[in-house]
Amino acid sequence: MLDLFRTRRMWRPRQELRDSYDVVIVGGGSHGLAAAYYLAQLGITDVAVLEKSYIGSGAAGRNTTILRSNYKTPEGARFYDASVKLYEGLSAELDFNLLFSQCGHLTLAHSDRAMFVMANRAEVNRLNGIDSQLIYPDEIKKLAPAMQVDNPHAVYPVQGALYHPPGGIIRHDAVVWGLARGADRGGAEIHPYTEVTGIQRTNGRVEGVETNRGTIKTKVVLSCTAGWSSLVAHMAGIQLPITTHILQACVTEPLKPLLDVVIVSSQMHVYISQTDRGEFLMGAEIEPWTTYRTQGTLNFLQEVSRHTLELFPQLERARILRSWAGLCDLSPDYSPILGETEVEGFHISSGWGTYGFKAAPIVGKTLAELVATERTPDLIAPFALERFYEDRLVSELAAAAVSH
Ligand code: PYC
Repeated sequence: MLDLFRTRRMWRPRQELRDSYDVVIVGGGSHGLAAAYYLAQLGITDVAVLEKSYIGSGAAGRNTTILRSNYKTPEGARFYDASVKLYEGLSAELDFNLLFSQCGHLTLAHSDRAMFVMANRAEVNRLNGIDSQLIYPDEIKKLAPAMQVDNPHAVYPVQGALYHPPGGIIRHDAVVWGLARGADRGGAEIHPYTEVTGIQRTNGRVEGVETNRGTIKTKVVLSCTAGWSSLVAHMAGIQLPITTHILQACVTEPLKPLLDVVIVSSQMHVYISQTDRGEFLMGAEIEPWTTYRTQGTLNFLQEVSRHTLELFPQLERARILRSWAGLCDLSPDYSPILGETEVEGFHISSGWGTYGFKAAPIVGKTLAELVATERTPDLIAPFALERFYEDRLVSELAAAAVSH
């Protein structure tokens, strides 16, 4: 075992870092590890995943574990549906239990306008073969009997919901470790605590990456970081239309099982689930200012508690155990920026807002196909960076509870 890693909480690499690879992946989170895993499946194994901290230390370890595909646009819905389908088979494929619970996902509607928007989303989803339907308070009560649906004093009365049965929650750390094991078994090298400090280019194509552990020659770089994607792209001379914000979440102390469906409200900006440990897991809206400072705020705790208590007043005395914040890169249309760039050999997975974790397997698979075939897969063609120059936006504005 390498000395550098002996004392650290982390994945232990089997090999020394070499000075050349066919493919270098920047970021050892769910996207980077999925890309390494699917590249190995296509026979591309001379691959290094470089992670500046421990694997899963970024957005992959700081989300609220929700998977779903009930998006607003046909492009988004089809893409996330392919991801949920890959997730469905991944525990068996990786021989690693990812604890995927397809418990169903309810997006509450609190106004006539919201009911109209949910009906529209249900229609787009169904046209793309995705199970989504508009339901009314009686059905909501059956799915979430512990939730207060008929509160006459509610600030946000519940009029209905978009019900999405395939949605649910999955263990994020299991996803990271399962993919890391799969990539490692396939032959990829995973190097934690290896920070990329520069991208070398000649005549508009990638030649290598500089790291805190030396320079590596490569013709292909996949940038798979969340939070840092604009900085990594900048190293390659590319300006991304991205702003970086924090999103916060928290959990209560463990409680008896009370809720076995994911509850989301786009108007209250709250999403709530109960983990397999019994904790209520709650998140709120994205903070409107740009920052890399992942410190929690009192305002978040107040707002998330106020809105959760309107739906679950029985949690009044539950204590909050811990909270965290993750970095989110927002693109102008709230859809990802995925695939090739103007620098030959430099491909990106960026601009995920708060949707990145759900997309990990399909990002890995499509980026691997792009590298193997040198052709952009149809599923990700709508998310190319050029769309911002060609007026082809794919607006996922308000397709989540996070005020984007
Ligand atoms: O889009 O499902 C979502 C989501 C949950 C938390 C943040 N985004």
